[in-house]
Amino acid sequence: MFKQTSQWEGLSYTSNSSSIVYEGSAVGGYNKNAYLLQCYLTIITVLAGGTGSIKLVRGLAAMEKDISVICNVGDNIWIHNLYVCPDIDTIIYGLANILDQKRGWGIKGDSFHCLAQLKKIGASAWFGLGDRDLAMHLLRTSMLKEGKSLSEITNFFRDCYSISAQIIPATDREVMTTIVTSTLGELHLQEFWVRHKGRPKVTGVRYENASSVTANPAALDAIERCHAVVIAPANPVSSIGPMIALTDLRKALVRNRDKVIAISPLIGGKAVSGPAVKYMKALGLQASSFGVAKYYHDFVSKFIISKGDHRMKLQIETLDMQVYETNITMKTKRDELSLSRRLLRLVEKNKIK
Ligand code: FO1
Repeated sequence: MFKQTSQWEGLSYTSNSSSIVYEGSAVGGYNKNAYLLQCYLTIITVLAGGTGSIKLVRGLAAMEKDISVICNVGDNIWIHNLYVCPDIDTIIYGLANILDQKRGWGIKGDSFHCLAQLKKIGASAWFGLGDRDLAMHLLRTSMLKEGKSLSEITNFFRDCYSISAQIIPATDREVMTTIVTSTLGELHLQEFWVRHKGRPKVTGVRYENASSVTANPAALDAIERCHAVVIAPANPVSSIGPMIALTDLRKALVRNRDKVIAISPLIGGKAVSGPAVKYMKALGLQASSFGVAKYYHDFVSKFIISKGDHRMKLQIETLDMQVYETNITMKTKRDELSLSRRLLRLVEKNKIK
């Protein structure tokens, strides 16, 4: 039995092999008594994308030491000869507690002097690289050029920030998400979303290289050996799509369907944030929790929806899924903890290992 004391947003907790007891003083509006909660220690693997995913990952990591996060790499981009991995960095910054939570990306309190200077001297400056954030991209790129893999580099940064969760790129190879538009042709996801502000009409989405590369063995292992795989409430097409397009990763999920739980990123046909609806429509999917469930049905057995989508419960159950209703919006830390706690209880109830 191990015992661990950790700190998260001023909230200290002690965990042992069967429960976690919060013992912090009131911080940021939390009631001290509300900290006294029980949750179960299990091994969770999360498939994560960008801004929506970190909220859940942060909540789970506050309660559970042994989690692995498999990160999307489809929106990685080479820019100014630097390799930027937005989803990996969002998870690292989020777990290191330095994420700019308002924007959902980059480092809080960062400045943009380098970017402003680039603009002044006529270089392209549409992608917001912060001065402190640049340190990550500079070091990552030189490590890549020395021959290190993206997994090794990610692990190095995880150690630098003393993060206990495993952070695993879905693959060490380059897989690029291309957005096909009717007016501007094919665009890198970041060009579509950041440079063109997500405005052009989308007619398709492609994951370049996905069918020819293998998944990271550590990601496959994390799927096989965990008690539960959680698909975060992320954009199904641009965040989860590039990962499930990897043949071996998808097969691992299908094989483990019984323990795969997904959380809908949509409520009432609207995404909590980002262009999920636009991408789903372009792929001919129904932009609703049912549409997401259908997209995931061959590898997900449990689906969590908002109480506001109650009317879809029976329809989703026809996909051979168990449906759970709860509050899935994570506006506050309390929401993050509450959804994570609900999830951990569900995992404990359905534990198959
Ligand atoms: N999103 C923006 O909307 N504008 C930006 O200028 C921008 C810069 C940026 C730099 C580093 C980084 O890690 C993420 C960044 N993002 C930016 C977020 C990113 O475009 C997407 O939100 C994610 O790729 C989606 O998961």
